[in-house]
Amino acid sequence: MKTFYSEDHRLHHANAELNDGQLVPVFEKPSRADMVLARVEAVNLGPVLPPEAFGIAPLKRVHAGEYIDFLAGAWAEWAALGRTNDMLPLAWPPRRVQARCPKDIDGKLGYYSFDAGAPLTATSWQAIYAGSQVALSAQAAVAAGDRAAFALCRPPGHHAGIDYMGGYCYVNNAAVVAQAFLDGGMRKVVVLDVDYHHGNGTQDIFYQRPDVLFLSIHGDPQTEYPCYTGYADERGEGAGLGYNHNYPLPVGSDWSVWSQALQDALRVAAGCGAEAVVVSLGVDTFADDPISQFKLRSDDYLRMGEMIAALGLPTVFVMEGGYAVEEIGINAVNTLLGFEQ
Ligand code: SP5
Ligand code: ZN
Repeated sequence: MKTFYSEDHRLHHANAELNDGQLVPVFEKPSRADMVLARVEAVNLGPVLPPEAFGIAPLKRVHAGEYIDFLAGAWAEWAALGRTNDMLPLAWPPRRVQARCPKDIDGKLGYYSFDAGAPLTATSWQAIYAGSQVALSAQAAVAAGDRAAFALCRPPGHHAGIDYMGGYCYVNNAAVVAQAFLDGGMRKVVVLDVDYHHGNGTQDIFYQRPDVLFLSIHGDPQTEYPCYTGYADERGEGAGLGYNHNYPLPVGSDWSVWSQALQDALRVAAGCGAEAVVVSLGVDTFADDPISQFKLRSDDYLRMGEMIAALGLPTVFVMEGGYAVEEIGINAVNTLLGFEQ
């Protein structure tokens, strides 16, 4: 299978994030993509290709235009104030507050985010944009007839909602891919999110729509980030009712538990008449992940890929989380190798 990749991911490398009450070096760092690329090459997965140019319009099909414009122009506003450190939000509108977007950049940062987990640097937008073009290039390859393609995106995307960033995510690459399939003429697409964390952004984007079935397997929100979404009773709304399926699993879940949720998700996917699958491929389900608490082993990703392949649908894999940097390449690429078996 083809891998799409851009060196521009390096342009997003923030300094610090909050963890256990302290600013610590970011977990979501450039070496993650380097390790995945090295593994793609080591196992000869297939050609590694640069992205083609699709522009910004496909991003605005799933995100609010004003939000994308904010991302693209945020650093300029920050720098104009003489600020040089990474941008981080520090205030959010709580319940009962009518959220109006202020002029102040600190206010805007809170308005367009749900946590302080998505820092912006001087060059982050270039990386974010390049990542979206990587995703669209993988989609185009599959739309043109490839059985599957791998979008080696960085930064990840599944926490980014219609008009907010958070959790290392800015543009929801998987949602952009799903929408691109629909805009290309498909009538139904599945997004299968196997990242440790609930794909709250993808859920937000498609919650009221029946044309994208969203399936997510993740740590139980009662104890795990992103804390407020991912419950099993979030089933979609209006025309989208029944097209959102969450599988919250307890801390410590291993393959025997995790694979049962996947089995059920795949049963739902197989019955919905979808014409393509987008996999939000996070490998932070790995036992040694530093910020997550499932117990998958490297070989389990081979089985995961094999099970997804059994759907028999055109598939785009979009890289999401995974912070055990030494093993991220093995685990992500094992999923792809399992798929190709
Ligand atoms: C794309 C993706 O995987 N985003 C994940 C963002 C997680 N952000 C906060 C996680 C907080 C977990 N706290 C763990 C404490 C370990 N010392
Ligand atoms: Zn994650």
